[in-house]
This record gives sequence, C-alpha cells and structure tokens, in this order.
Amino acid sequence: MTFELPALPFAYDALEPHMSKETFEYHHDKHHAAYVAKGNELLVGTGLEGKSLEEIILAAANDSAKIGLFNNAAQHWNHSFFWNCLSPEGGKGALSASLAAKIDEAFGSYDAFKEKFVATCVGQFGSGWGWLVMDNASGKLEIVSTSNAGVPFTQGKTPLLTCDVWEHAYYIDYRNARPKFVESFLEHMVNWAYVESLIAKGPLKVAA
Ligand code: MN3
Repeated sequence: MTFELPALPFAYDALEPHMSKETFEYHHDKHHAAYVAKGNELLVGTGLEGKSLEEIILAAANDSAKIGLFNNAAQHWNHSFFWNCLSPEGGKGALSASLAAKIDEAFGSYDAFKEKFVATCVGQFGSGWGWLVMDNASGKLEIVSTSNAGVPFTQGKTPLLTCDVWEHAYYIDYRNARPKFVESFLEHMVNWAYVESLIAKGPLKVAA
C-alpha cells in the first residue's frame, strides 16, 4: 500500500472559532502531509508494502530498526483518526443518552470523565496524544495518553477518541494554553457519533 493524505471530513473553517482555518492549513496540509510523504519514503524496501496501515504500524512498533517508519506511519494513522474525532456539530451537546450512560458507568459522571481526560492530556509531558480507549480484554472504557506517535492499538486497546496535544495542534489558536484547548475540544468539537460507531464495531484487533 501507499499512504495517502485523506481530505478533511469538513471545510477548513468549519470549526471556527474553536479551531481555525489557519490551524488546519498547517496541521493537515503541512504536518500530516509530511508524515505521509516521509512514511512512504521509509516504507520502500521494508517488505511491509503489501500490509495494511495498522499491520505496518504494529510490525514497526516491534522493530527498533523501524522507529522512523513507526513514527511517520503512526502519526498518519493518529491524524486521520483525529480528523474523524472532530465535527462542527460536535461537543458536549452531541453526546447521546446511551453514550452518556456508558461514560457515567466508566467514570462516575461526564464531569469526572472531563476532569480526567483534561488532566491526562495536560499531564502528557511534551508531545503526544490523549485517548479514550476500550481495553480489548476487559471491554472497559479507559483514558490513557501516548507520547510522540504512540497509538493504543499496539497495547491491546481500541482507540475511541483522541485529542492531539502536540503544540502544533493548538499553538495558533490557544498559544501555550493546552488546558484551554482540551476543554474547548470536549465542549465544542468532539464527534461523539463517531465514538459511538467505534464502540458498536468492537475491539480493533491488528494481526501481527
Ligand atoms: Mn498533530
């Protein structure tokens, strides 16, 4: 396969004022595009060319000689996933009653979920990602963070929602205020219908 940059699933200015057109012009057209280009370059000659993106990421995660390929392929996966986690019609008001009940069951309440999600995103030192995941073994919802290009499906967890906490995700719109960015992400941008569709699909299991 060849990695391809997916189009944003909404207009560049669709999430304004919470995430600007300028942010997407850099974040999607420059940062994500660069991971795709570099990933394609590093894929050549690895013997992984016929595999799916998830299989390539898993193989590279388990091979220290392929750290560059892992970083670029996983960043491609993470960004493609992140765009789908955003919606102009998203945010707290888009949370269905059934999903709200699942969140209450896992975390006690939406406010407790929010507090933990924000704290996890803010507590990720340096670059990385905050995630809502489903543990494949227990089926439980959990909040985790990964550093740099890390992606939870290499650890037996199914990604359900992610917030990019690399500075390039928020510096144009929020400067250094990561907590404000993550709160705004939850309040105005989360595509909960997408999260719900992933829960319905069940565990993402990638063959080694
Ligand atoms: Mn990013």
